[in-house]
Amino acid sequence: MARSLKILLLNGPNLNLLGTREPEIYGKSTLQDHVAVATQAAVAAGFTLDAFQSNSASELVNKIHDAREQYSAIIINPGAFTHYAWSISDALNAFDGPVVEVHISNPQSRESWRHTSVVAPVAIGTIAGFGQQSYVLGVQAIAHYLDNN
Ligand code: CA2
Repeated sequence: MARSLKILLLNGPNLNLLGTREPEIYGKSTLQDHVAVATQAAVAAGFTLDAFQSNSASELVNKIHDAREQYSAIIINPGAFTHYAWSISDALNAFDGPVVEVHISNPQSRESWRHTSVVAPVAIGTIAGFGQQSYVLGVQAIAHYLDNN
């Protein structure tokens, strides 16, 4: 399918450490591996995908601002910012296209402080708990949404 649509994949704090610790929760794949499978899924669906990771909320907010009119959709794993970073929530709310929240683990089955997401209210949906496949499902969810909206 030929599309000239671009997806922005954002990853938040500590996700650059994936593959080095806590493999029982986050698996053995690195962030680079996750970006690679997401890129493959995007290309298969006719999109291009750019990825950006930061440990800084302000850098993520600036990237979301810059995405306006540049990208059709945003997929974001906000890391721990998920649970309290209203600046990221507000920035995503100001983005025109669909936003999908993804998580490697399932925050709902973990500590109670992970049960709140300030990103979920501004996303079209959340995919959590499927490891690397969460990123692939996130891309497929965007493709399905853009085909039907
Ligand atoms: O499951 C997810 O994708 C999370 O967004 C991951 C975040 C966590 O705070 C969220 O509740 C759920 C944390 C990622 C930290 O990743 C690390 C990986 C290796 C070593 C240390 C941290």
